[in-house]
Amino acid sequence: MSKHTLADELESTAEDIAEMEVRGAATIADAAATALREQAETSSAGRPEAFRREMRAAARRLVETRPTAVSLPNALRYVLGDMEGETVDELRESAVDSAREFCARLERAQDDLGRIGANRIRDGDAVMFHCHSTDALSCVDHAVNEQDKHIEAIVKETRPRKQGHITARQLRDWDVPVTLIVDNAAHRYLDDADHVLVGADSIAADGSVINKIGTAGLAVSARERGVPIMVAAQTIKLHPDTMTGNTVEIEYRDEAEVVDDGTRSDLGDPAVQNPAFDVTPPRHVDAIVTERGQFPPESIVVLLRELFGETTGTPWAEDEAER
Ligand code: RUB
Repeated sequence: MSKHTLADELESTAEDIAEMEVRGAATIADAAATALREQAETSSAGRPEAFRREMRAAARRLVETRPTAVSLPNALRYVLGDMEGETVDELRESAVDSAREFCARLERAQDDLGRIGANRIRDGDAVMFHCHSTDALSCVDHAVNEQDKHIEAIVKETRPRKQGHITARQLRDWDVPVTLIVDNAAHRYLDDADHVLVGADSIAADGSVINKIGTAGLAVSARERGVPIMVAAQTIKLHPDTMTGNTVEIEYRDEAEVVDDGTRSDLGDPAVQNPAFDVTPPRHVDAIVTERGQFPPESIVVLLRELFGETTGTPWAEDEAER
């Protein structure tokens, strides 16, 4: 049991992220910052150091939920890194303000990158989507609803969790005609596509894009077919630890997402693997669209260094007394 009192809201957000009730890198970041705000608001810690420890424990609970989307630790860094004050009330106010500011910036960044990404889409284009990305859809939102362009969508189902259905539903709400395809049909339907548009969970210093499993294969096919692949990712998706040689951890999820127990046993109980994400090398990506403009993937390191510096900390790490 935790030595610290974690708010019920924080515990329930952590469970929702782990169970994918809350999913997608930007949404996870927003939920995590909000949960830290709720923790700060409801904390009954009497002394500043106890409050700080509680906030660190809360951040550790959140960071352990899913390993791949760097927007999660980046959100926690933003809120905890800026927390200052001599008294509990000052610390609380500072954490609440940072969390609110973080969420507001997240929303603005998505809107700004959407406006930039929309400029890449021409009237009449067909766009292929993989998974569900709110950053990618922001580009469509601006293209369709603000720039009045007509586009058509080819939406990959995205096994095993079928996030393509979420994308299809959103596009229908904007009256974008959707063709839903199984993942295996992507190569065939690239003949009909003018762009591939995806999001990102993390972007490494060398411009590699870590996104939903299947993105890398789609990018190879798109290259072969000459279809440009655009990645919509606000800068909170840049992974600062990759500057210092660390790699991005790929999450492996429950094997039951791939095959149910009965079928598995019927098949002779084969080994099953369920990686949730893969790595698309920079040479297969045409542009990374952020709220700071669009970049060739190889130059993203400049932005990473400007925004995060050379090293990053883990402000949620336990101190001596906590171990
Ligand atoms: C979601 C996924 C999305 C990115 C970007 O994976 O890979 O493409 O998170 O999404 P999961 P957004 O469903 O496993 O969380 O642009 O909304 O941040």
